[in-house]
Amino acid sequence: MKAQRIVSIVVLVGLIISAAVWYGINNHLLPEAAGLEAEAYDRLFNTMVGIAFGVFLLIEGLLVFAILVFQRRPGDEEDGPGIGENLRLEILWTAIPIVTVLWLSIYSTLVYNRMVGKEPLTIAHHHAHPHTTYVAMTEGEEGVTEVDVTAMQFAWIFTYPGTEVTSGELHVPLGKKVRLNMQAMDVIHAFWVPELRLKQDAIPGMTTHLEFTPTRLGTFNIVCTELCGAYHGGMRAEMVVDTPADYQKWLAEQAVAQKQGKAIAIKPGEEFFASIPHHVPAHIHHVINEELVR
Ligand SMILES: [Cu+2]
Repeated sequence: MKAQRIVSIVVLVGLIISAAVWYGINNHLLPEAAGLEAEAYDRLFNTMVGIAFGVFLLIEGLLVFAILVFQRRPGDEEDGPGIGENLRLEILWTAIPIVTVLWLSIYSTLVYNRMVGKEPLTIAHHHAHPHTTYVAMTEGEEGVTEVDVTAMQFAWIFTYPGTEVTSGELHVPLGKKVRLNMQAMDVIHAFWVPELRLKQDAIPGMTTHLEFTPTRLGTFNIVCTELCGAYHGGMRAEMVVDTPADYQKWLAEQAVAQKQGKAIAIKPGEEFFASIPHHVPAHIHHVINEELVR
């Protein structure tokens, strides 16, 4: 009888673990990836979803089991058995979550560090020796496309160092490493492209970084993912992944257009204005406009 019970518990636990692994691999909760770094993120995400699904099955299963098996029998007016503490069980159910959560937090930190590049967070105004940190980092690597990102209520502005190009649309070359240097003009915003899996805060008074390598051509949404004010929901822009040749062409066209004073950067601004309600105060439109033309 006892051996039979152990066998059924082992079988049940095996089934739960298999279901957890299966759901971890086949959950399809994330959009199709468009960046090299997404792979590490997806593995972390799927691991977490798998563990969560396993825990869900275990806890809900025990709950349903208890409801069905330990019902009051008709005519039974007795109290239930008095159950005291069980130290061994308590140690076990404290230790398992601690180990799991600690392991997941270390794993998450490793993935996060990989995404923000070598330097996670740099305080821009504290650069007493600018050559030691930030500059050294940018000069050391060949073929990294750098873009300065400015976040403000309620727009994203992208400038391309060394080209004088300013745009409301982020263009990046396929297969090349991109490094974003982000700043905020007013409040905290956050840069998010779901297909890249990346999220990074843009913080006033600080430069934050994000690195990625686009692996898929196309246009992707950039979403502000930090509640930043009344029109936070309209703070969107687009990221266009071009072939390296198209990217160079785009840069050249932008440079020419901006020299002639026809800032193409205005275009996404206009779309943005069309998308926000009429009652947005006019001065906000002006601020955004001036920033785009500047
Ligand atoms: Cu924002």
